Amino acid sequence: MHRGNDSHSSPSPADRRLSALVRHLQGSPLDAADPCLAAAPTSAAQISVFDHVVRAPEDPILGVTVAYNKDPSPNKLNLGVGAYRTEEGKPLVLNVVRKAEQMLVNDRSRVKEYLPIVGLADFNKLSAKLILGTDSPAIQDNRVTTVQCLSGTGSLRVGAEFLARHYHQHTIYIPQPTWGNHVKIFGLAGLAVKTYHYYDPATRGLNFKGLLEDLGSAPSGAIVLLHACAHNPTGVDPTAQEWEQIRKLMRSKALLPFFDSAYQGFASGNLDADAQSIRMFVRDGGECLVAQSYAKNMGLYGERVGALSMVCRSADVASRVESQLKLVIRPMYSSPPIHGASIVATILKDRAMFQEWEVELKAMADRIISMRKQLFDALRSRGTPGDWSHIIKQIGMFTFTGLNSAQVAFMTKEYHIYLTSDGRISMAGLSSRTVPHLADAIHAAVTKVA
Ligand code: PLA
Repeated sequence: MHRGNDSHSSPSPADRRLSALVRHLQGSPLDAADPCLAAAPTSAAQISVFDHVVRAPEDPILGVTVAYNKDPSPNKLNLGVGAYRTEEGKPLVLNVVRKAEQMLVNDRSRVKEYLPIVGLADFNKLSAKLILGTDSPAIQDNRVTTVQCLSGTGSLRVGAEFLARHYHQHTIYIPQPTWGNHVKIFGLAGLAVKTYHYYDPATRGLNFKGLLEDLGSAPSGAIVLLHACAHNPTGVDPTAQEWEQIRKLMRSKALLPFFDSAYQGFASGNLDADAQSIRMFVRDGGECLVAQSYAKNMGLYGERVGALSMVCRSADVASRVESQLKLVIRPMYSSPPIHGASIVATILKDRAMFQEWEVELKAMADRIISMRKQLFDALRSRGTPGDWSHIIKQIGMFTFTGLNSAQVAFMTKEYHIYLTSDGRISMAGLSSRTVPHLADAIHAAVTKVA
C-alpha cells in the first residue's frame, strides 16, 4: 500500500525541522549547527504561502475616507464618499427610519428566520412600485420580477451575472466618466465593458452628440448602463427631450437599458420626478433592468438594502427570469439580510410614514441645493478665476468641479480637505460652517496650482 511505502521513505526537511523543535521543547538543547535548523525559515514572511501577495491600492472613493480618518487636523473635511451630513457635519438617521426600527423592535412576533432567496416579498413589491410608479402597467401585467439585493452595488452585480449567463450580448456600454465601481462590477461578472461619450469638459455639460454617435454605432443588442438621475460623478443629466431621443435610438437598435438608480429623490427632492427616465423606457413596453439603492434616499448606507427589478415582455418570461436570478443569488450569498428591507417595507406601506419620509428626503435634497448656492456665492465673492456656474447647474449629491488631481492634492495637503482625485466634491458633506474653508481652498488651488 502507498501509505506503508511512504512511512519508510526518509523524512522531509520540514519533518526533521519539526522533530528538532519538538526535541527542544521537550528539554534538549538546540544545536545551532543542526542542518535541519539552519534550513529553518529566517522570517515570518518566508513561511507564508501568501508571500507573493502584493499590496493593493486603496479604493479611489472609499480610500479617501481612510486617508481622512488618519488626519489629526481639527479642520479636516471629508467630501469624498457620497454620504449625507447634517449642518453640524454629522451622519443623519432619518426620524422615520428610527420610528420604523422602534416598531420592528416592539413587535415581538417578528423572528430572525432566513428570508427567501429573493428577499422580503413586501419589500420587493413596494420597491418596484416606488421606482416604476404605483400605476405601472408592467407591474399590473405581472411582467416585473424584483429581487432584494445588497444595496445598489449588489443589485448591479446580480443583474450583471444574470446577463452574463442568459443574455446573448456580452458587451455593456457605460458612460465616460461613471462611478468607478461600474467597470469592476461588470468586468468581474464576465461582461465586456466599453464606454460611451457622456461629459464634455469644455461645457461642463452633456456631450449629447457624442453619446448619440456612440450608442448609434454600438452593436445591436448591447447593454447600456444609464444613471437614472443625478449622474455620478458629473451631476449632469439629460433633459426629458434628450432622454426621449436616447430611448428612441436605443429601442430602434434593440439596446438593452440597465438603469442604476442610486439617488431617487436626491436629484429634485421628488421621488416620481427622479424616476421619469426609467418610466419612459417602461411605458414603451420594452424590457429593461433597474438597480435600486436605499443607501442615500433613506440613509440606510450600512444596512445594504436595494433591489434589482427586471421588466420583461410577459409574466411568463418574468417568472422564468426570477427562477434563474435565484440560481445567481443562492451561491453568492444565499439570501439577503432582513433588517434593512423590513425598515423600508414598514415605511413604504404606511401612508403617513411614507409622507414623513418624503418630507425628510426633500429636506436633504434642499440642503444640498443650498450648499451649491453658498459655495457658488463664496467663490464669486472671492473673485476666484473661472466660471463656477456649473456648481449650481449640476444635479444631485456631487459637484464635478473641474479641479485637476494636482489641485486636489494641494487642497488635501494645505487645507485638509479630502475629495476624489477627479475633482468630485460631495456637496452633502458640506455645511454653512465649512463652505468658507472650502472656498478658500479652491481659490488657493486655482490661483497657485496649474
Ligand atoms: N451606483 C452609483 C451611481 C453610486 O454612486 C453608488 C454609490 C452606488 C451605485 C452603490 O451604492 P450602494 O451599493 O451603497 O447602494 N456611490 C457612493 C459610494 C455614494 C461608493 O462609492 O460606494 C460614492 O461616493 O460614489
